[in-house]
Amino acid sequence: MVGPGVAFATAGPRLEKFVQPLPLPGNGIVVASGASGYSFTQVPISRQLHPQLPPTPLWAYDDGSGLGGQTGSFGLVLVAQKGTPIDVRYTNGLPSTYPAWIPVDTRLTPDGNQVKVMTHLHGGFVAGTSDGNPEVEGGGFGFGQTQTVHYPNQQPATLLWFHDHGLGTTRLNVFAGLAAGYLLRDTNDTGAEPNPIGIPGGAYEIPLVIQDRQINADGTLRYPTSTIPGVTWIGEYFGDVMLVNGKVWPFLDVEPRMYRFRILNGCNARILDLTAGGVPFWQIGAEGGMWDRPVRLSQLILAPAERADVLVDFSGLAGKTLMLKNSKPPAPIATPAPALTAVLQLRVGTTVTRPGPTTVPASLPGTAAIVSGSVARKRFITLNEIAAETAGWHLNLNGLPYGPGGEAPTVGTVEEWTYVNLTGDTHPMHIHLVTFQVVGRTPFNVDAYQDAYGTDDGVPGGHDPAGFATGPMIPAGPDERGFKDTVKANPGYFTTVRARFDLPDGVTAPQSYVHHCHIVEHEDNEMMQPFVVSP
Ligand SMILES: [Cu+2]
Repeated sequence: MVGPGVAFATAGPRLEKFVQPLPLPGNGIVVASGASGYSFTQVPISRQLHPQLPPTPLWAYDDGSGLGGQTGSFGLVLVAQKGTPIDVRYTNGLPSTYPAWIPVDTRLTPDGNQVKVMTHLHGGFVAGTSDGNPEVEGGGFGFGQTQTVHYPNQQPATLLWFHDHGLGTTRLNVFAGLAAGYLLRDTNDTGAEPNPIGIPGGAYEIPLVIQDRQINADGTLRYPTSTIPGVTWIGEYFGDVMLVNGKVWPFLDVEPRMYRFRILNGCNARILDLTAGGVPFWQIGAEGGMWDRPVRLSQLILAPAERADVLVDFSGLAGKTLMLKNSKPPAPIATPAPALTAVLQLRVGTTVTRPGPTTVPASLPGTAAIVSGSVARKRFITLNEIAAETAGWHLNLNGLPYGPGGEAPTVGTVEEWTYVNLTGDTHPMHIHLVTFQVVGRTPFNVDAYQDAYGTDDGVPGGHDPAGFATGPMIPAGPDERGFKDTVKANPGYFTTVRARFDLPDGVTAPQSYVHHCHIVEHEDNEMMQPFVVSP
């Protein structure tokens, strides 16, 4: 059988780089409108992702505007205010069955080839009933059905994102375009310039949503299928073109002054290692909001769903052209991704239209991630890969398929969760509801641990790996200074995070959520488990 890579050569690598501008909020990206509440409809649209390509069929969240302001495949951001709750309705206006360009593996879906969507606000501090939770919402929402959610916005200002979380189809629905930004503001982080923090704002604050894709010569997105008989699902989706804010390899004109970039790795499976031509990044926040002080970094390593809030100073670089580049991330991060270097061209102009902050603030109004209080419970959660490259290939947590049950932290208590990686690759583990402190990563003897506890379905949960450690714990990195909702669990290590399992005001236990790998191919093939915040 001819492999899909031979039969259908993609058009992407031949596309000319840096010939179209980066879409921005209000100029290529729709800023969602909704006075007393938001009503989105998931709809099919078509957009030209590169001047040398025909328009590409996509799926998108329509805020009622008709999305005339969306120019690429990533086209919407909702701006919310801390302390102001919002209600959102998501109505499925998609075809009732999947089109040919979206290859469903019906072994993994509740309803065969039917399109069932379910939206999750990633990083949202919400009730289980508003979380887009397969435990609560069952098989998802079919054509004409509406998911209604309440977002309390009781959490620190940060960049969240909402995306589809369909059971067994997250990888496909996100690939098709169902992802959007959710920017939470507060009285310090106003987004304007000047602001109380002394950081860039207005036109000098720029979201960068980075997603790799494959595109066919006819403009359709390409998602390869497995060459294993009976299997459609593939282990990871890696693109051969990079899209930023929904356009293939765009450029950005910047002025020779300081900028704030809000970076989201929106890839299905690719771990990014970003550099900007030797210009340092001053990271001021991550998934859980702003930190207590900036941290200078020469590279930004972001796994899928991780976010970095950074300041970059282009003053002194007038007239220069820089490239935001992606490299293979360093060990112990491990990923099978093929190389994809070019991301975004940065063209530094010679004139400053509006002078802004000239120095990076010494301190910030946020916090370092320190979860105080005694640890009520330690949980040991194993990451397993079973029968790789065979018809039974899947991944799991704790040796279990996705299903009812799972961990049951008591509301208001602090727990430490240790992800024990028994596979060969890095998995970005995402816990819904909470943000957490990364405590550290400890090298251990994987083989000995597996020999002691392994079964045909992997190692069950609950076995403390401490006795198998081969060295001291490596504390959280400088880029993990603040609260996070996604953590890289590297192979050969067990990774410990600490969180307080609070619920939003007025929400009472029990409430159900999930935690899972954010390589969405893994999430769709069993690397997900429920948990219940319990009374
Ligand atoms: Cu994974």
